Amino acid sequence: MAEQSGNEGSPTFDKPKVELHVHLDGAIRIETIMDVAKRRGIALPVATEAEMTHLCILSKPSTLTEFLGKFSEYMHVIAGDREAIKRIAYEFVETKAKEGVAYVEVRYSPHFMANSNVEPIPWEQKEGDVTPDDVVNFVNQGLKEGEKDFKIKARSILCCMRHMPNWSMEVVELCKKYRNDGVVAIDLAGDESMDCESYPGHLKAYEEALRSGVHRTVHAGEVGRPSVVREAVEVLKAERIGHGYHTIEDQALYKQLLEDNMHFEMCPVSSKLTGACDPDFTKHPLIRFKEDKANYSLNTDDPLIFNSTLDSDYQAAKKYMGFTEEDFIKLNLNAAKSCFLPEKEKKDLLNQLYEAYGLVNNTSF
Ligand code: PRH
Ligand code: ZN
Repeated sequence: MAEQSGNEGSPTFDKPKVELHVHLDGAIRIETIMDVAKRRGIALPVATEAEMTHLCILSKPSTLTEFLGKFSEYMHVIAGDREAIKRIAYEFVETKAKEGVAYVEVRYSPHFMANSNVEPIPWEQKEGDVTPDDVVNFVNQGLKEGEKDFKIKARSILCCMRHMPNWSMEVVELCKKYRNDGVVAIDLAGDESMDCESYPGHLKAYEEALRSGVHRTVHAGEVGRPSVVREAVEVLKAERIGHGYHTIEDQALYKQLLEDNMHFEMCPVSSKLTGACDPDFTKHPLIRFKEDKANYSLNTDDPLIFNSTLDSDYQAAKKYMGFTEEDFIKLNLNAAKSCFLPEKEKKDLLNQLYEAYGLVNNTSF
């Protein structure tokens, strides 16, 4: 997939960007996985970086289920290890700075990286002493050091997992505990073909998020039906939708969400490789969202597994969906306006973008 590597030449949109939908555990460097495995004495099924890459990536359109299975190729290496968790967060910020990102909201499940106080212990790890709370601390340390060294802003979103409703109350409690320490919102990720109404754990967690003023986003309408999007908005009170491609199959809902200025976190490369959308980018729902002047952002989702960079998504939008420089400016301003920073910091971010885009005193955006 050479056209999507995004590593050669100058970036498609060479101005500061805002990324709102990217998973920390889907954005780890292969080199780091190999390194940590060696240090911890964890045997991998392959010997070289190239082979490990081959094992972890999706190189052709697949399914969400197969995609989610990829995490088990490497998560046992990182989970439960303080140094590794901090390192992936730090390196993540470095990568985003190199990609020209000014502000990023990175998400992860604290439970998926823990090996203590978590039931069941994920990735077939032995019990250890890293709790979900510790995970948030280590990620915070890595993000903060990264912010200092690479001069960009990074905040985090904590994920509930669709198949683990028992974890969700603790996720919202962690969001509350660390709200002044880098955590800006709650998310619900994983396999959306599971009906979340039958999982009161998520609902209770989102009610508590609403009650206590924790921002809310939900993966919905990625591979699932528009009804999952409706439920995210009406029941879980989501302020943003992760993906949401299938919203357009329910015209009334789509129209309503356009009117409400709902923000959609779009991930084109991801949507092709998970089978969420037609692999032909010229038929991508994002084109419709653009034509309708919807509020959306462009994001990588899981660049490790898609073997992509943020530029891959911008390239796809430019090459196959007719995106212009003006569209990129507009969507990044929308991303900044829809981010989960407190108002004052949001304003500062917007001003930073207006300046970089040469739009100071220009009110048309
Ligand atoms: N859709 C649903 N779940 C996803 C996606 C995709 O956008 N990308 C990552 N994830 C899940 C993975 O299981 C990951 O371990 C978890 O979210 C937390 O980051
Ligand atoms: Zn996602």
